Amino acid sequence: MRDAVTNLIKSYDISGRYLDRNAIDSLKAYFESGTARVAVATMISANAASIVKEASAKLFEQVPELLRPSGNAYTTRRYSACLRDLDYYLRYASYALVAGDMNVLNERVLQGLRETYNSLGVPIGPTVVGIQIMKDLVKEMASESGVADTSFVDEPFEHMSRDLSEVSV
Ligand SMILES: CCC1=C(C)/C(=C/C2=NC(=C\c3[nH]c(/C=C4\NC(=O)[C@H](C)[C@H]4CC)c(C)c3CCC(=O)O)/C(CCC(=O)O)=C2C)NC1=O
Repeated sequence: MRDAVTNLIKSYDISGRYLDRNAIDSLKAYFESGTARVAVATMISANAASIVKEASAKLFEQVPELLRPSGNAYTTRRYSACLRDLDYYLRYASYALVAGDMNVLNERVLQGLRETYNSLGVPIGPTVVGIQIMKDLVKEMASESGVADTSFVDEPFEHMSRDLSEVSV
């Protein structure tokens, strides 16, 4: 697992360089957004159950076929697996937000996920819709709670959406 600081130090250490202007700028940006990152992660922790519930309701409203007998979220077992997956995405997004680095998502969430989904017939498109809905809910909550610039919130959700949507070669 990595974070914005260890990642940067690692890359400067590899080439034996002192931190330069670019490094200082990116460290500054990370520390300046630090309070907001922690605030959003705290907000996610406190509201995780309701965010997942609301996001799943919206998803099933948008893609009602998922709950029909031919759908992948049909049966209580699969319905619960679907909500559990949304909860995983949300929890790991909160870690990545604090770390300021997406590596935790690659290592703990995305590795092998597409293959698993494909082999179980879990549809990727609607999963990405669910991730995007959670992003919007979190951003809305963040701005309501006074976070002025919520653009950093996009990163983990976009990272997971992009990785899941990639076409395998
Ligand atoms: C922390 C990292 C991590 C992730 C991300 C993860 C995902 C994950 N989701 C799974 C299944 C599943 N995932 C879904 C999800 C959905 N079906 C839909 O129609 C919706 C689009 C979507 C919800 C938004 C479903 C229904 C299953 C069960 C599929 C089956 O067993 O037939 C499975 C197969 C094993 C299992 O059922 O538990 C994994 C590994 N597991 C992990 O440990």
